[in-house]
Amino acid sequence: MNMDAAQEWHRATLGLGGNIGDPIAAMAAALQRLDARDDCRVVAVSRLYRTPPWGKTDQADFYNACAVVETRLSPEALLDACLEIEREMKRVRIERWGPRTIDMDVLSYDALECRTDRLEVPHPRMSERAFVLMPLADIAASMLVHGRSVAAWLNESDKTGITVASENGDWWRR
Ligand code: A4P
Ligand code: MG
Repeated sequence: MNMDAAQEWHRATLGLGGNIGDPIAAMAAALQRLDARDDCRVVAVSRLYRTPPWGKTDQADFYNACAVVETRLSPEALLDACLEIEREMKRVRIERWGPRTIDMDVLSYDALECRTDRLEVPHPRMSERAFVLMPLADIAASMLVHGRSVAAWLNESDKTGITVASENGDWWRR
């Protein structure tokens, strides 16, 4: 008998970031929680990057990282899983682009391009943000986003002030 399409494994990429409390611990806990689900497995994690705030600039530097996950969840269910983890991490939602303990965005899902009220994939601002593209290039440099590779988008982005903050992608494992 055929398996339900929803039960096949899909490959998604996630962007993580935070700038209050202990963002590295929060991002590590978030990835561990996702990996603990039987419908998600974290298969690659970038190095950590320390990044100047983008958008609203009068706030603390962020830490950012990206992950490749394999998942049986639909795109919207994966978003819900991320939002649930964000809530559990007690994210303070006060202002758009403002300080946060953790933010988890769905960057890509297979080669899907979609836009609904709740979810836009690829993430609408990822191709212009070095704080997403630099970590993503660690683990998915050749992935295409709107027809161009992550490496090509990165080449054109403004990387000012971004520094590598971990030796490798093992920082999230305890
Ligand atoms: N949503 C739609 N598409 C997506 C998607 N692909 N991934 C919807 C995640 N969410 C998606 O998100 C609002 C709604 O967007 C979600 O409920 C979902 O239905 P939010 O996280 O509550 O809002 P937000 O994060 O405050 O706003 P926004 O525009 O998503 O902000 P960003 O783009 O996440 O940026 N500077 C540095 N250096 N590093 C950072 O990580 N992050 C931000 C936040 C600003 N500046 C930063 C960083
Ligand atoms: Mg967001």
